[in-house]
Amino acid sequence: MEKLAPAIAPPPDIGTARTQNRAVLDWVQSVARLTQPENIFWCDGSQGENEFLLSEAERQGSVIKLNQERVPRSYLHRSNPNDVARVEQFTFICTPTKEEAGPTNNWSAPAEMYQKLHRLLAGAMRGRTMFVIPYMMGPPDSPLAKIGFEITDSIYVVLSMRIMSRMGEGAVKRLGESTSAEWNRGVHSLLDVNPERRFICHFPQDNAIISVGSGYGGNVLLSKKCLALRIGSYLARKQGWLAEHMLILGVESPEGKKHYVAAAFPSACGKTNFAMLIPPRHFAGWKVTTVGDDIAWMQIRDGRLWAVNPENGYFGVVPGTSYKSNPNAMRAISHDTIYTNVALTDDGDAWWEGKDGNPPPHAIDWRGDDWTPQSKDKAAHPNSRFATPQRNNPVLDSDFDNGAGVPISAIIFGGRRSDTMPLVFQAFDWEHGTYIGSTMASETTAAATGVVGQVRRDPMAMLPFCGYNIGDYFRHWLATGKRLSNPPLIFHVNWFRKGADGRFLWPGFGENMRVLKWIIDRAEGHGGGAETPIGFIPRPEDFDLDELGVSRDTMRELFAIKPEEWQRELEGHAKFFESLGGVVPDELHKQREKLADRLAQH
Ligand code: GTP
Ligand code: SPV
Ligand code: MN
Repeated sequence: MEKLAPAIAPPPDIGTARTQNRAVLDWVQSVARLTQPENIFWCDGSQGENEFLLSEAERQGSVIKLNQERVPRSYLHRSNPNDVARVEQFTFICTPTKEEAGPTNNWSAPAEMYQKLHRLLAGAMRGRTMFVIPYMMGPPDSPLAKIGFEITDSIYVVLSMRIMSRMGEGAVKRLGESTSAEWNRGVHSLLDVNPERRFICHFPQDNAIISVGSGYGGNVLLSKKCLALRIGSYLARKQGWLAEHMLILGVESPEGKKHYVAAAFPSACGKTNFAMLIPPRHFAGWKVTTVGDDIAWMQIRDGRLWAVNPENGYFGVVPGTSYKSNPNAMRAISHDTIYTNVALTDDGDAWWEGKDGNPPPHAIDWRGDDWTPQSKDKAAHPNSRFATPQRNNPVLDSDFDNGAGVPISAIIFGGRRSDTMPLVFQAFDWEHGTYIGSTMASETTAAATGVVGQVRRDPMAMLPFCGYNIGDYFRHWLATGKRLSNPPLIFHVNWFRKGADGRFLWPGFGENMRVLKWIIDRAEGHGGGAETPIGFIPRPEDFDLDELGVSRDTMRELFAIKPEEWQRELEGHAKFFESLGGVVPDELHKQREKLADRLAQH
């Protein structure tokens, strides 16, 4: 578990990479005055610094070095058992008015929240080292690239940020010495890792984030959900671009024709797996490559949407990852990886439920207790994660670092739905697609604390990540469509429909290539489809089933549009819009009425 570690004493040449930017220096001094650290460590992101910090973290017990023959340069971290996932109930958007945060966010007035947080932070770093992490989000030559500084008292955060962001010197250089430059101020302190003093707070108007009381990834790697999505979405609307919870993948045909696709699935619903998909044997010559696995920043150019991945690494779900389900991820995490909350085998390897081979006869579980296959608890936490550099990915797209971004041919929404939602359908147009995104739903997962398996509406997979009023977010989507002369087609997929026996109907993973292929065919304008009340679906002759081993009956079930399920779905949409209290744009209400009419006539 995250030890409330004492200050570290770096050798003279490490921890001294100060910026000359006055605004940053002043801010760091003011945070130091408040939190009273023993010393300040300025990170430069270098190899030497990383090695020093890894050895310190190991000495302090905040990471365990894994078997270096099995997983070279890789480590295990155990977070506090009370601190294993994002905490949506303690996540706040602090804007001058409650309306700006909107009906889907927890809100607090900035002054009040600053006061509360400053009380918690007063003296919080006494006896500890305060790390200052400069980082950049986005490829360096992207016009969307953003600079952030994260102050933290967790060495695990420093080690992880070096993987997840472009950390160090480059960010400092890019910011330069201008005191008026735009940069994000992030402050994180573990405090005493007490859930009662755990708050993840965003101040969009100040471009500031304060996170206290947690040591878990999504709450403390401020580059990710906090900056790239919550603050990012706020800036995106102001500046006319999109910050989305989407993977970005490239798909290339045997003839060398390439398309890029972005897909929004809620947390733990398959983004990383889809982004690293290996086409089945039947698709010889097709290649899928990863631009990003979690976040897309997209801007309009020449009437199209162009996407970059702001991140530099993957913070992915470990359980279920295997050479069978995701060989590319397995290769990526086989070295230079930080594992969080997986089990430790007796020979020093990482283990988790769903890994290839037999379970080990004995292991230490994610809490640090003895575990055997007879134990009733899981060895790895269901939300255990890997942090691995994107350069470890064997199918990293050649344009991952291209600041111009990649042109998006299709946008895919999707969720975890055991019923109602067919394997794939296509929206009639952008506005209908926006409606599909705005009403999408998914069963909750272990990625956030709370009940798992409950269907909830999660518009565009952004419910926990939209940093402003969701009604304005929908309006921003509608307005963006109007600015696109060559908009991506919009689809909805569901890998998780279940049969009467409670089992998944669709094999998923690599076989999702078949769905992707239909999507690409549609984008190229030669794929067939049948019009239904909910959108276009592939006809049997449009959808490649060779070498699949899924029966025609099962395929019919996967594509069934059942009137009673869709009546319930429609009511769900209406109830959701109602719950938003009048912020939903008229266009989307009209879309719902049109869907109701089409279903009634069907
Ligand atoms: P976050 O990192 O939380 O945003 O998650 P994610 O959306 O990247 O999800 P990820 O790809 O890590 O998958 C989450 C879980 O869904 C894992 O347990 C996967 O094994 C499982 N999963 C992913 N793709 C499929 C699929 O096509 N079919 C089925 N049945 N399960 C899948
Ligand atoms: C998610 O929950 O969507 C994640 C993991 O990608 S976290 O970094 O915790 O947000
Ligand atoms: Mn995610």
